Amino acid sequence: MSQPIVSIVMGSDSDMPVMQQAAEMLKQFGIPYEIDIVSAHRTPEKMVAFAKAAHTRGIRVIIAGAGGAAHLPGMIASLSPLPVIGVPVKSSNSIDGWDSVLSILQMPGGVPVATVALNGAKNAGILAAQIIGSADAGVRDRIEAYKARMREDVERKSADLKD
Ligand code: RP5
Repeated sequence: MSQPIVSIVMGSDSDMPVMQQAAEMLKQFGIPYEIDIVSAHRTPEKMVAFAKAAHTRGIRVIIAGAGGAAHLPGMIASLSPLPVIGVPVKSSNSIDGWDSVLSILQMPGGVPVATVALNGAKNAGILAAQIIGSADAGVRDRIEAYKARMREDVERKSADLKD
């Protein structure tokens, strides 16, 4: 894969079944990405080094997923000038998922995290592609084609129902 421009990080390998959906979307849009485990609580020094350096390595968007006391996206956002998309994961240590959602969503003013739905890594991948696509016509074309396919799928299902 060529030089990654999107970085996907997650707090644990147990987040992978959810987070790989972001990777699948980036692959579909032809966007080179990297993926790693970076834990705010278990590897805090690695998290700080990652967040401070990502933009210097050519990364343009960070997707960060975590569950429970999900501090990873917000802490990365506090240290990085890049847009951070947060994915709340309903993990083994989540009570009901709301803990993950609120930990990522309720950021203080000045430190935004673009939070997607619970387990919404697919949308995180699409949103990252749209951010890249705002300055890359090739990616933007692929997003338009993706939206057209979705519309056609629904129109076909609607027509099938009427038959
Ligand atoms: C979080 O704790 C991780 O992001 C994961 O969602 C959760 C549970 O981690 P494991 O105990 O499964 O490694 O920090």
